[in-house]
Amino acid sequence: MKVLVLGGDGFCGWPCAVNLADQGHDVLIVDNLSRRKIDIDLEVESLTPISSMGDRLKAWGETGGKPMRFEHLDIAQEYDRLVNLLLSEKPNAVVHFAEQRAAPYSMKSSATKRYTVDNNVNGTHNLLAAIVECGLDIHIVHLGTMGVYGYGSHRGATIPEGYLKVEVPQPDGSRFEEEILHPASPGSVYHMTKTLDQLLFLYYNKNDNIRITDLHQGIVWGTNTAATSKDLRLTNRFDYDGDYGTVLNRFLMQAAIGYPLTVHGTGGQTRAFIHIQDSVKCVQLALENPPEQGERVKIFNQMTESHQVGELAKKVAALTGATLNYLPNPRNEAVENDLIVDNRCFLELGLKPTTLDDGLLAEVVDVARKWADRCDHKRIPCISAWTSTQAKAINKAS
Ligand code: NAD
Ligand code: USQ
Repeated sequence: MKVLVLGGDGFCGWPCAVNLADQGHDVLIVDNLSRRKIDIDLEVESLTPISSMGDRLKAWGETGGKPMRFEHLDIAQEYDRLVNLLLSEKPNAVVHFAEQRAAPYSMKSSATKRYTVDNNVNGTHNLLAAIVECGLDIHIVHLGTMGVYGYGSHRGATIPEGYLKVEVPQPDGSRFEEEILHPASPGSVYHMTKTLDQLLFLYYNKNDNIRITDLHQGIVWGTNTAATSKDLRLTNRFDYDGDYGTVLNRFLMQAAIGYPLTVHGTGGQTRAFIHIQDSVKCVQLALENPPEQGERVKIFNQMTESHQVGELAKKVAALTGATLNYLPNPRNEAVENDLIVDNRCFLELGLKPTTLDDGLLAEVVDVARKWADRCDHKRIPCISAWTSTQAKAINKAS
């Protein structure tokens, strides 16, 4: 299959592209390298040293992998080039990772809020409009987020895979049943862009019959996959800073360098998780099982387990001897929430979940220890506050 991987230089996109090439697909990576530029602006680097795209592709070829190509293109800004690329490549599928994905970064300032909305919503819309303009039948596999459902109380209800069955009361007292998109309840500007993506997909699927799979992914942890471990130049990025580092990888890195684990609030927040190896496998399964022509947007919950943040910190502490530091929460989020998730679609397609076992956690700690001297401790605190109320609380504590 010919596949364009938009955002294929990023944390989830790079191992996904490598895996698809490893499976024999013809892969073209499209990326504007904006993530590398944001690192420069934030004065931080991936904990693991990452090679340039040129060196990554050369290394992949040298390991005997099926060659991949790269196009430097901004999907949110360079619409005509995107159309020409689709027309010349005529891919069977496009995997769309190319968005600004950090909630804290999206909440830093009006400039980062506006950038996140412009980049993410325009990028997704450009892709949809370009596919219609080209008149090609291209399956889009998009990386969305579990955060579209919101992290308030679901009152013990199981979160379905995208669609909620509702009963609509009629004036005569009768009721009819229908399935609607699960109500959106974003917790940051970044998460809000993913809820807007969902509406764009709903519309273009209905109006233009575009085949779309939207993957509502949980927090990805780990760093390398079997394929990216084949050569040091294939190493994946490892974000640990207060903006881009995600909770479990941050805790594992903090444990590795003897930094008290940064638990926000009481640690009662429950979130969904998935290991990077399973994330790449899920994308592959989604590509291999496209929706039929005329089928509504397929939505999969791409997660394998849920955990409370504070419980995760305790688990990492038990494994490594780390201490816990309960901090004022910079985010405006529920102190505690329940999270029961239906993820049957991927299990039925054959996913064998990699769960949080001590061996894999220890492997990430080892990676972090190896590169500990690259860590800039000043970049660890989360200083991006959701509102002035949170800003006051974190300033008082620091
Ligand atoms: P990332 O920031 O590491 O990668 C995103 C890539 O897209 C970067 O290489 C960036 O340069 C590129 N990009 C951004 N805007 C672009 C544009 N306009 N044109 C071309 N390229 C552009 O992020 P990631 O962690 O790999 O996440 C990828 C996707 O998966 C995102 O959409 C994110 O929302 C989703 N996701 C990630 C996680 C996670 O834990 N990392 C969890 C759930 C969902
Ligand atoms: N948290 C801490 N300590 C930290 C960092 C975070 O307690 O040092 C807490 C946060 O307050 C939050 C939870 O951990 O309650 C998760 O934070 P996160 O940064 O790990 O994850 P999030 O902001 O939700 O975003 C990440 C990815 C995003 C993806 C999302 C999936 O950056 O791209 O969409 O996970 S999900 O969480 O399922 O919405």
